[in-house]
Amino acid sequence: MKTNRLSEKLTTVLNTQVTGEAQASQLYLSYGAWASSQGYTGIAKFLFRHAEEERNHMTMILEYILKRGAKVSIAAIPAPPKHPAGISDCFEKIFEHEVSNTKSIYSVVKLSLDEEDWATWNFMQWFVKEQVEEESFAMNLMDKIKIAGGEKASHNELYSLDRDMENRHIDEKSAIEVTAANP
Ligand code: OFO
Repeated sequence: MKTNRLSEKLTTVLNTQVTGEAQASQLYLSYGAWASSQGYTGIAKFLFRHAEEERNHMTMILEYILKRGAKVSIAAIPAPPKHPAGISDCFEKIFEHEVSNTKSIYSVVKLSLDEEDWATWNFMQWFVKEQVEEESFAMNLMDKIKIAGGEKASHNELYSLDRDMENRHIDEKSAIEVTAANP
């Protein structure tokens, strides 16, 4: 008896999204390591925390595929992009990444709508909402660096931005607690 409740196409795009979230995690890890090596420990902590959040997104999708009786295929993760040119570039790249991830999420939603797979459509709504938060946090990062003076920001301004990001790490503790079981 066939128990697989996902179409082949949806299985493929969901597995691609699993890889995409893992790739996002690598990107944040890589940028976090870069920020730390530049002395931005607050920003690094924030980025490392976000890397974990992306892993949680990956696990949520993986568990959903399994729950629907379909097959998970774990693929290789492309290498993260090269180090950013500076903090401003780092935040811009993060925003670009999140916009691209939103597009990828939307394509899964569109396919589930076309196939009238309401379970998957419903499952994906959490990610649609989450992407609003992700894009908003990335925009917020760009605003912060703009206010600090962009590429011309002084050491003092970058220092207080870094401290601020460290506190943000503590304030947003709940985001890291997002898991497949507790979205
Ligand atoms: Fe998983 O949301 Fe960012 O990429």
